[in-house]
Amino acid sequence: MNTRLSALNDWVTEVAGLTRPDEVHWCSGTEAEYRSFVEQMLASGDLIELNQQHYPGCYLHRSDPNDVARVEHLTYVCSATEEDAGPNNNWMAPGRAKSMMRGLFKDCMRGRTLYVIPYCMGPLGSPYARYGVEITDSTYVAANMYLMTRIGRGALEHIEATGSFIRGLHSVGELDPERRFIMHFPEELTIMSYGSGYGGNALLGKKCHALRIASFQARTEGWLAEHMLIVGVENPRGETHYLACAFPSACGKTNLAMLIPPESYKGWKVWTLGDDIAWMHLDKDGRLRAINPEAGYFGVVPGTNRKTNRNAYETIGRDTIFTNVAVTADNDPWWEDKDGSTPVIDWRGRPYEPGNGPAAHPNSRFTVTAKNNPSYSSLAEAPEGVPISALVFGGRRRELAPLVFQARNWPHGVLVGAGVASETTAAATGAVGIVRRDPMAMKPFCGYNFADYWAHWLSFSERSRNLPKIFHVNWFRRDGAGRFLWPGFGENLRVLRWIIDRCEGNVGAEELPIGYLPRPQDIDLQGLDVSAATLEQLLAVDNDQWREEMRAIGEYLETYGERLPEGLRAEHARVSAALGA
Ligand code: GTP
Ligand code: SPV
Ligand code: MN
Repeated sequence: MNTRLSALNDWVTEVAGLTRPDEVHWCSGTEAEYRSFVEQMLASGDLIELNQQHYPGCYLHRSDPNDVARVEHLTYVCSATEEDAGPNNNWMAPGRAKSMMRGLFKDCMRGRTLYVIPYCMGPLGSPYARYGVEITDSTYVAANMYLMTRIGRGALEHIEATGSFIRGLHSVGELDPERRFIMHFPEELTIMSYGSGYGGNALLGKKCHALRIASFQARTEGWLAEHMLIVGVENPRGETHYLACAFPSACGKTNLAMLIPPESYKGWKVWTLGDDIAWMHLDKDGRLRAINPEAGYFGVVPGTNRKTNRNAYETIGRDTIFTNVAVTADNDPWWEDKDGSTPVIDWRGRPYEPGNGPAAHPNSRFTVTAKNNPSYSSLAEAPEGVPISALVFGGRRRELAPLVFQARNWPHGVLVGAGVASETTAAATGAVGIVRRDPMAMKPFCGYNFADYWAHWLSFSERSRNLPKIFHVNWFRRDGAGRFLWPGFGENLRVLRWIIDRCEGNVGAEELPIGYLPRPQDIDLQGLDVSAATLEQLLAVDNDQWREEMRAIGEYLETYGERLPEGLRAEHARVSAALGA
């Protein structure tokens, strides 16, 4: 009995009866407790100590080689009806799913410790914060939850005061990909995850709660739970604009959120509020305000270096758990494009052989508290969040999508978001580099029917005249030889600057059927080795290709049938007609 809340005690007792752990541990959330998790994992071999002179407080975890990414084909939204989950989700009847999961969970914690982790998503006590309890039999998950969320006493007190919390039950099980399921029961505010220890499958506060369950709650309650970074851009006059940007997994959110301004941008500062998830509410003035429900980063390691992302590089120099990176002769963590050093042991613990593929897994990750970030915003924990000037959608497109364009208005912006497509990445199992529709970067994360989700998005323009402007960016356009046309990373600030100037009405644009595009002179290239011809290629819009794209988007939207909102269909027809289709 560790809480006065009987609903929570009863649930823990019931789960312990089903799973039969040797011990039950209620997490206090103290640093000493985190230390004890680390010591325990060092003893069991779940963690390996890295070079403590070079990387103080840093450890390496090697996962099961079959458990390195999210498993979208094994992730289900078990709403009462299949239509409520929508064609965008896998669905199973809740009764069947629960009995199947109970079968898997039966006796699965024998010989293990059951951790009860009360957690808070969002600044403790914020009117927008939400609470949950994760039960897990993984010390690694408990340690990661400590870094990624606000766990322990404070969260438990809020849960006790309100009596309500999301229930998340997790076990690593046998780590057998054939016995692995991530189940969501949105109407019951319940998550059940079995058979994986990997981030998005196992840290239930993140994708499962803060996106799938929260998006479902947000719809009924009139707010938005989105797969978006939140960044503040401060100009030399000290004025700050906040942007929330939705890019699919491994498409540049963490990097944009921690951007270092180019040399020539004297006096500009960039502040990180969040790198993966934004919860946004309309305030009394009709502005959209965002909080980051998370307290840490679970970020892609490969590609992180002093040049691409100095803030991230410094952030992960201490007190970080690395998962599935390689190791150097000095026992430092190693990954592709880190620096000049060389790996000696690969992510699976084998002597490094180039013939075995990358030394670090392409989806190797760091877990670290947001407080380590040199660009952590002073408003990152503001209970009321920050006002958003612009929403930005994006994807990884080797062709078609220009560097940046602006939607004409809110309904057009919703169409732009709904039409997002992107090349798949190593963040989920399956083929990499295949273009697929990923509306609002939420394909794997929306906890209900996309048609209803788009209707919800559209409804905001009836509730406010003060909404953010909507944009689309593509950092990943390539030339004929397959090279990126745009240098990306810090240089992306040049594009954010145009976006902010558009919000302020300070810069012109060319109006095309797909939206407003910068004229070449509107993008500042000072100090940048990008030729006028390259910029022209980056901003090129091919009408034939776009007619075909709009046709494909229309076909995709129609797969949602009668539930597709008329407003979106009308917007699609308008843009198609403007393109001459
Ligand atoms: P999730 O954590 O999976 O949601 O990913 P994310 O959206 O935060 O992506 P992240 O910033 O970690 O970047 C993923 C990969 O894209 C890394 O290998 C980066 O180096 C690369 N990347 C990020 N930004 C850019 C960019 O502007 N240009 C190019 N070419 N690559 C980039
Ligand atoms: C993503 O895949 O979008 C991530 C990593 O942010 S995970 O938490 O595993 O989902
Ligand atoms: Mn993500």
